[in-house]
Amino acid sequence: MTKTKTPKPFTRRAFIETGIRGVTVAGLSTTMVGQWACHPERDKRTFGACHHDCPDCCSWEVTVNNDRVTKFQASTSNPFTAGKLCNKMDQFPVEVTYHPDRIQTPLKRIGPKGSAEFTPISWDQGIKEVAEKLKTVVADHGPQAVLPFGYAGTEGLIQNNLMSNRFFTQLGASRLGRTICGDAAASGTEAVMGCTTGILPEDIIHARYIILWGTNTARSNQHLWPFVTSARSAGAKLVVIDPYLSETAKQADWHIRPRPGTDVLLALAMIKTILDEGLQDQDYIDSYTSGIELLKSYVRDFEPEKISAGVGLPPESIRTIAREYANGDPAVIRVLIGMEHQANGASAFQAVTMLPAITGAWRKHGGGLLHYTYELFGQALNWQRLEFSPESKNETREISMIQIGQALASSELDPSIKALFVYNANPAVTAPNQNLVVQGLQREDLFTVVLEHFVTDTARYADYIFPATTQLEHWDLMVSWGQNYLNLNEPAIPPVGEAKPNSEFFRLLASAMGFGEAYFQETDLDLVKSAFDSNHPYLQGITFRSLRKTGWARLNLPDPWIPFAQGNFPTDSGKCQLFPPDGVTIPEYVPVARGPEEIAHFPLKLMAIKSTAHFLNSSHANAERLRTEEGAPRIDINAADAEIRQIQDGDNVWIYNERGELKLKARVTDAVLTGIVSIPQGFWSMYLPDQSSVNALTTDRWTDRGQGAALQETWVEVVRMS
Ligand SMILES: Nc1nc2c(c(=O)[nH]1)N[C@H]1C(S)=C(S)[C@@H](COP(=O)(O)OP(=O)(O)OC[C@H]3O[C@@H](n4cnc5c(=O)[nH]c(N)nc54)[C@H](O)[C@@H]3O)O[C@H]1N2
Ligand SMILES: Nc1nc2c(c(=O)[nH]1)N[C@H]1C(S)=C(S)[C@@H](COP(=O)(O)OP(=O)(O)OC[C@H]3O[C@@H](n4cnc5c(=O)[nH]c(N)nc54)[C@H](O)[C@@H]3O)O[C@H]1N2
Ligand code: SF4
Ligand SMILES: [Mo]
Repeated sequence: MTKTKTPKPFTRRAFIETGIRGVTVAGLSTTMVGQWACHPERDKRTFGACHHDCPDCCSWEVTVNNDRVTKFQASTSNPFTAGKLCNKMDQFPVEVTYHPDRIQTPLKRIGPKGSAEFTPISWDQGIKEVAEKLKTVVADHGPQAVLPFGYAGTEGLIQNNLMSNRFFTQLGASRLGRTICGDAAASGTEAVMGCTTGILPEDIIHARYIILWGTNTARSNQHLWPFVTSARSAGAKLVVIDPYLSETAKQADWHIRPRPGTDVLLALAMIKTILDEGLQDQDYIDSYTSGIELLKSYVRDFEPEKISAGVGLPPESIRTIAREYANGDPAVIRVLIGMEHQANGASAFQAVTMLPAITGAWRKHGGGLLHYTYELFGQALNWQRLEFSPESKNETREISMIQIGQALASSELDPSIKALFVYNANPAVTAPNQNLVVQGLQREDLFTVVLEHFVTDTARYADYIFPATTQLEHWDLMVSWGQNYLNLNEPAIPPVGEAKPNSEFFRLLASAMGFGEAYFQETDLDLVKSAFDSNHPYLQGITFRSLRKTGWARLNLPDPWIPFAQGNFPTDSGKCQLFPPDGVTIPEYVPVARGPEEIAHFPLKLMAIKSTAHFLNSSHANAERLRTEEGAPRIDINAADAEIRQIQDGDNVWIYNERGELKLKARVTDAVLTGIVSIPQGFWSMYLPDQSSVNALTTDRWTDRGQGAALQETWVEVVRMS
């Protein structure tokens, strides 16, 4: 069994302290505690789960009295959540739902764009005016001049993009290419396995050789960490492959530090070593894979000696990791997103995904690759019903969210974007090439509507802001990309102020636009229930009614889950593809060409990574407690690079490139290798002295495949400020 932490019981003292913190931090009323104490019989308990774009999708329980949350705690019964929410979410009611800065009514802009000067208006007025403007935009420029920009601020099936998708499809608006996270990774993995689902996260306890490859588990996937720890207690070795000394890397038995973006070379050299030294599982290869001969000849060029300089690792280390991995019994590789934000991101995932097939690691429980889990929910639920959207009346175009700055600023797009609807996203912080994004948002002729909880860096540019409900106030069904528990999210309290779910905003707007179709009438509850209309065995025994009683349920998966012990890969041939059937999409390392001037001007590679301990992307970066605990962002620079620039720890430095600039304090550290600097992602520009954050520097170029964001293909110079 697993050795997850036993949760502490919720004591009266802890409860009172929660109340006190509420009063001082965010104005949770004292009467809330009093009411709870006086009328315990009126307490109502509901179940829910975290909405964040986080692999853990934690289950929680909310106690409510007189429509106020009195207790908010992690599920103690769900073995993956194991009684613990992360530090970002454990005070969610006070730091988000009841926060005094929360937007409580629709707002209309009264100052210049970006001034964040708004006046409250009614929903009726807001919807009417937005509909009128939208009709004008469509009449003058066509529906493709309208662009939705929604991402994964909530991952709930209903509030993520369901009604909005119906609405914009009906309208014929431009489509958003939603590929900033995970698509390049998925395209690499799918090219080999035909899917992205490998082993189940909890089964990592059975592994005895664990490679966390480009993932910061201890921070970004905290609920997997106890399972890794259990495996280590049972003797597993933990290897972390990451150029950065992450929180996870600090705890590894072996931290391997390739140059950023060179993992494809490392993986191919490992494959070559394994094949040269006869460490492969030939029977597995012969039975369940295709393309081995082509792969063998392809990896001929990837001798460890040949790639050593590029990867920045001694050939012997490469051979050692290959040998140890091949002999792992069983060995598992955990990948998530980290490697994908590089120019050759998809190729890296493709090459790494071949390893468990070559060594036959798939044969044993806990061996293989651990990547996503969302496909399991896709199979289990009535996805088709949920994804239902009206037939598009017109063929429409796709605008990449990664290049939203270019799209907004472009004079060449025809029609140019005239109306932008932002929900579940904060692109002014999270999209690359930030100055271009902000320049676009500042356009006087761009009509911008934002659905939000707070006036974010993006929302401040809105013409209208509508108050969105939080996860405590709406229905949803939560699937996960990092584990295999389905959660029902039941509203615990009525909407705060005049907040409405995203779905309701789009229903109201559809009605104001004269869209009378029945699919705009379905309620959130109808939609949640309809997802259960499925006979799939994974859903056996799990119903809407059962989930109302338990909150969560483990998908009914075969036990033990050893998906590819006998092949059966969901590719066309049923085989694991060690060489792509098209002969073209091979895993390649193609460095981005840079001219001598560019190299001279911007010699340092920037890693703009989510290394903060207190934010979830840009969410919570406005919460005072978390912002204070996180402290100001710093740039990590290696001692050698600092020395030639006469930079000392704590100095103020100027970081710049062709896209933007930042002024931060330097941290001279071995967390980064020579030639690399790192700045954490997530901070809101409005809290930083220059009014811009790290994405002011990042590139908006795509990855090799999957149209992912090659964010880390960014080069800068750093100069000490006098
Ligand atoms: N606390 C916290 N948790 C989060 C998030 C958050 O913002 N904060 N965000 C959530 C989201 S949206 C996502 S997608 C996941 C992401 O979770 P992860 O996949 O863990 O991804 P990242 O944190 O982006 O990057 C992980 C590591 O990849 C490393 N890395 C960067 N480039 C390379 C490379 O070329 N090769 C190798 N080997 N490693 C490289 C980085 O240094 C970093 O330490 O986390 C989720 N969880
Ligand atoms: N430099 C750099 N940039 C990155 C990354 C990186 O590693 N480095 N990571 C990238 C990745 S992996 C990702 S996933 C993206 C994430 O980028 P975003 O999806 O923009 O993520 P957040 O910053 O969390 O913004 C989500 C917003 O949704 C809002 N929200 C939450 N729930 C609801 C709701 O129910 N309704 C409405 N209307 N709003 C809601 C929150 O208040 C928050 O402001 O960032 C990407 N950007
Ligand atoms: S952000 Fe992730 S770890 Fe934190 S509570 Fe939500 S799902 Fe759990
Ligand atoms: Mo992400």
